[in-house]
Amino acid sequence: NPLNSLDEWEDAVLQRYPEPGTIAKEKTEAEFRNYESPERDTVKEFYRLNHTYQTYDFVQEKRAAYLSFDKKEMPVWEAFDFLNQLVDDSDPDTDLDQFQHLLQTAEAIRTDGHPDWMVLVGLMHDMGKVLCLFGEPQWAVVGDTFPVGCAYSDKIVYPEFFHHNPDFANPKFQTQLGVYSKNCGLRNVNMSWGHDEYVYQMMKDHLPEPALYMLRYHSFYSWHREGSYDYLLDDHDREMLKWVKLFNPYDLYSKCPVPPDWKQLRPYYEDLVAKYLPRNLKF
Ligand code: INS
Repeated sequence: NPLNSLDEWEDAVLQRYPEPGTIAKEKTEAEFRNYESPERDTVKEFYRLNHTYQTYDFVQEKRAAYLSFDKKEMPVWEAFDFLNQLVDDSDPDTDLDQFQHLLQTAEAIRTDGHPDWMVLVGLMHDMGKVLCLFGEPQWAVVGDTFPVGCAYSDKIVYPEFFHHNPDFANPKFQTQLGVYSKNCGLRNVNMSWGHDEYVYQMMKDHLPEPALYMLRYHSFYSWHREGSYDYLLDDHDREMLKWVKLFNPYDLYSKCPVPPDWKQLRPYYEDLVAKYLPRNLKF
């Protein structure tokens, strides 16, 4: 079982946090995630919609609609083709297509010698964006995520847009804990609906726990980057945070404009996918 090698890898891997600046090629690290004057003019409008419409009830509705995975079945490679029709409006840093971003992330992880399941996380982490192709608007799929049903952190990008969210006017959702109990653990917290939760649920029987945290929380920047929401975490979340942080620079700073050479990489990735995932994925 490939998952058994996890213990062996753990120490070795965690010593290898990338040196700042080694991954960023075209931009300096500080130039990524610029929301003040984003290079792409879709970004601010994206967050206006996202923060206005992602309510607690909306999240329940989408969980019920999508987490039964009864919409479609297709081989992973076909799903990448499907995904590639999308340009992410929320992302200030990339104009590359989705598959190229996924390959760049995976390749940066592989170059640094991390375990193969983490390379697979790189390859799969945005697969949940296929939700857009089932007719979901981008504000319900991409962008940073945040807990719903409790007060918003002011460390979330464009927090001012939450004033338009109906939950903002509902006192039961606006205390620090809202509908949750103290230190209940992130697994008991509903995040704004999007590609992270969806891909996590899609992959949860196939990858080790650290990989699942990377998938499920990679867009939860106000937690993994800003340290907000400590009162919702349990010890397991705190333990897993290092893995989410390990993954982040590969996702963020590998966004450089030079596309990887797929022809040459293909045999490696075909074997990797076959090692961990079933022939067809369910959506
Ligand atoms: C990006 C993009 C990513 C997501 C990030 C977000 O705009 O949508 O897929 O992980 O959190 O900032």
